[in-house]
Parts: sequence; C-alpha cells; structure tokens
Amino acid sequence: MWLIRAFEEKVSEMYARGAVRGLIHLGIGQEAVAVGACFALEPDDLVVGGHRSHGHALARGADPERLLAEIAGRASGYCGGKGGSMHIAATDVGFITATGVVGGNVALALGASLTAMSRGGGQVAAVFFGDGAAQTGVFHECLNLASLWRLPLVFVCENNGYAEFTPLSAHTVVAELSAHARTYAMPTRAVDGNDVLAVRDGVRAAAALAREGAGPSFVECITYRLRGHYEGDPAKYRELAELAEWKEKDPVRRYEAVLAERGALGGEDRARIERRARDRVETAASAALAAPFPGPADLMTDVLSRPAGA
Ligand SMILES: Cc1ncc(C[n+]2csc(CCOP(=O)(O)OP(=O)(O)O)c2C)c(N)n1
Repeated sequence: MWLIRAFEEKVSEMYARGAVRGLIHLGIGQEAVAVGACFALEPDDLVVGGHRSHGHALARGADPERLLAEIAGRASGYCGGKGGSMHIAATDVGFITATGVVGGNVALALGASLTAMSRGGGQVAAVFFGDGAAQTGVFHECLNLASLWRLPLVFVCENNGYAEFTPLSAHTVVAELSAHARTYAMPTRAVDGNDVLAVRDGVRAAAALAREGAGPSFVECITYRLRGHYEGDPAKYRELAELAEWKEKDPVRRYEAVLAERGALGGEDRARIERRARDRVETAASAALAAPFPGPADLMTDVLSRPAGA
C-alpha cells in the first residue's frame, strides 16, 4: 500500500510540473482494495482494471518504472507509451488490460473469464470498477451472463461514493450496490474497503467459489477517494468535513495501526517501509523520464489495421 501511495503522490507531482500530460485519475485512499483483492488472487489469474488503475497494476506486481514510463508516454512503458494512465496492460503479471470506457472493462473481464473457464485448470478473472460503472447497461448484461454461464469471475466494486462529481444518491436509488448481484442470483458481500484484510477475505472467498466452478461473485468494497476525480479537479462538490472524516480512515494508517497493535510494526519499521517505497518510486521516475518518447516509426506498430497496400 505504501508503494502505491508513494507512486501516486509522485504521479501527482509529475503532473503538476507538466512531466505527465492528459487525464490522470488517482486512487489515493483506495489502496486497500487493490492490495487486498490482488493478495487474494493467484499469479496466473486474469485481472482487468479501469481508468483509476495504477494501484491495481502495482498490486499485481507491475514494475513501477515501466508503469511510470507508460503514464509519462515513454517508449519503455508497458504499452510503448501509447496507452497512458487509463490504458495499462501489464500482461507479465496478469493485469491483462484496463480501459477508460466506464463499464466496458466489465465486458472485457467477462470475456477473460470465459477464456479461463474454457481452458480449465481453476483460473479466475477479476475486474475492478466503480459505483458509476454499476449504472451502465453493459454491467447488468455482464452480471446476467456471468451468472447464467457460471463463469469464474469476481466483480470487485470500488464504491467510493462518487461517479465523477455526482454522489451515489444522485445517480441511483439503489444505495446498496450488492443488491444488483442478488438480482442475478449471485453470492455477494459488502466489505469495509479501507480494511485491507476485510477486502482480502471477501475476494478470497469469492475466488474460491469461482475456482470450484460455483460461478461468479460480487464484492462491494466501501471506500473513498481522497483526491479529486482527476488531477486538477477542485472537488467543490463535496464537504471538507466529509473528506476529513475519511482521512481518519486512511487505509494505510489503519493497517499500520493494526500491525502496531499486534507488536509487528514499530515506529522505525513504519518509517523504513515508507522510505523504501519512496526511494523505489524516485528511482523509477528518474529512469522513466530519461527514456525516449515513441518515434514516428512506432506509429503503425501495435495496431490491427494496416494502410491499404501495406
Ligand atoms: C462509457 C463512458 N461514459 C462516461 C465516461 C466519463 N467518465 C469517466 S470516469 C466516470 C465516472 C466513473 O465513476 P465510477 O465508475 O464510480 O469510478 P470512479 O471514477 O469513482 O473510480 C465517467 C462518467 C467514460 N469514461 N466512459
């Protein structure tokens, strides 16, 4: 969780000084969902993310340097610098893709779970998506098909209470998103998304069912993003008191407190872990920013269509 926190704070700093362009969505405050869920999955499982997925890729084990290079549009990035922040694919660690099409990523994961089922062998797919995505038509089609075909798919809903600038209460009357899964006869549970162990347990149980051939499950993780929707968003649509309340529930601090209570983490350990994460990110950033941008010769590579006559 510290690696993700340090990484995203670095991305924020790089964005502020123009070293990173485009739209950047940070998941600061949501690290426990990424880490808890990925901890419960196996290395060969197939994970799909969305527009706020730096943390998901890192939690799968993505290399911070290649990830930062991708976000900064460099040729050494995971997708040769052509994907950017919202379209990360770190296939070497089973983070098969992410997309900025809200809800569209759920359908990609459905396809991945169909592949997993046809391969046999207990592989599972998992998808991260938000409360906004849960209002799209494609999301409901995917719940239906996954349940009908008993696909090995874990729906990990990151309910952070907002879709862009719109609070949940203004975009749905269904306050409890797990209710959608019950409609489609799917096991479902809501967990404290700022408690890394609760997320791990929820996703572990869901993945176990999928591996046994019992079909998909839905895990709703109740969380909050501590930053705006995108970097630069003044976030005037929410009360400062609400933000302050959630800062108290910071998932990184909370797990540190749990470990300290068990006598497993002293003040020095805490500082060392944070420092190690920040050092690793600094090294990654220096290397990423020293790498070249893709050149004109890369324009027609990695595309499915070819110019006529080529
Ligand atoms: C199909 C589609 N419609 C609209 C958008 C614009 N958009 C980008 S993020 C977002 C909100 C997504 O909210 P949620 O799914 O809750 O995820 P969060 O941003 O909270 O992580 C929207 C509507 C989009 N990217 N794709």
